[in-house]
Amino acid sequence: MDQSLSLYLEKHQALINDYLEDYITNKPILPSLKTSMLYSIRAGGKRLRPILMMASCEAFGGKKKDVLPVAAALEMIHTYSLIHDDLPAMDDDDLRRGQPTNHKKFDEATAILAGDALLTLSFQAIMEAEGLSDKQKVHLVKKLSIASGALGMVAGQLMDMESEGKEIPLESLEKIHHLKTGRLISFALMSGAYIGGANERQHQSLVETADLLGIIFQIQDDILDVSGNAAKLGKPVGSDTINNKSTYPGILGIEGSLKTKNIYVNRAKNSLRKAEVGNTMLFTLIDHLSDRDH
Ligand code: GRG
Repeated sequence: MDQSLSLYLEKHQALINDYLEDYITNKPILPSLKTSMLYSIRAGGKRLRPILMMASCEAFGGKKKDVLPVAAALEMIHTYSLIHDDLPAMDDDDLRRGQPTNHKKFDEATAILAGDALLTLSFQAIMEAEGLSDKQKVHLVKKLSIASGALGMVAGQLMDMESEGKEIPLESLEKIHHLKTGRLISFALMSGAYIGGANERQHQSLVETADLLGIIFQIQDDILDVSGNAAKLGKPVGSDTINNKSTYPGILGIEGSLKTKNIYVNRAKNSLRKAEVGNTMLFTLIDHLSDRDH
């Protein structure tokens, strides 16, 4: 990886990690609950969504400190979704990021409650953000609840579970991923732009970039499950096949998936250019999301 990109990622990971650590540690949360929440928060996620949000905010002239509470809120929701996704009733996984999953480390009930607590704390974090107006907070809470709830990620998760073991067309697969993974990634980009001060026209162009980014992320996730490195991924490869999941390589083959991903990367960059943001880090991050190895 290019050294300036790895420095950028490290610096921004540290910012979000410090914010999350301080925010959760300083809340008077029941110790057993806090321990379980912090266990998953500290488990070494890449923080891609917060980094995208900060980069998007800066691309439109905003300051990253203004988005940190919202970036932390998004990462809390992402973390809750992974804790619940690993539960026996869902994917039933023992390992996440190379470490025991939350319910394996603690127990199922604690893991469910740690997820619930992270979900609700995320909205509290936005409402307590200094540097955002009440109008901005209301807008962001509305958009985040749409992205993560019954109209977004939760719906995508159920559609994904219902499609297990079935052959589904590419359009259905894209719909599932658009909801399950894409909505949070899109929120990262759009909320960063909103806080950064993007105008209506820039906002419209960015919608396409944001939607494509979710699909690019997912195609690479599916490719990594076929040809990735288990040690880097922190989980065994091939779990999609074992779990009878529909995937891009399953429908398009590896070559077809790579080709489709490149088409989407070019389209995402074109719509980003239309948003007239100049030579921002966002272009590099699109390539990084597309080429990441874990
Ligand atoms: C339980 C309501 C509910 C939703 C779960 C996102 C999700 C929905 C489940 C995760 C299943 C999964 C592995 C999806 C593939 C895409 C994805 C979200 C990968 C993990 O995201 P990364 O790579 O994770 O950003 P890190 O570990 O870096 O935080």
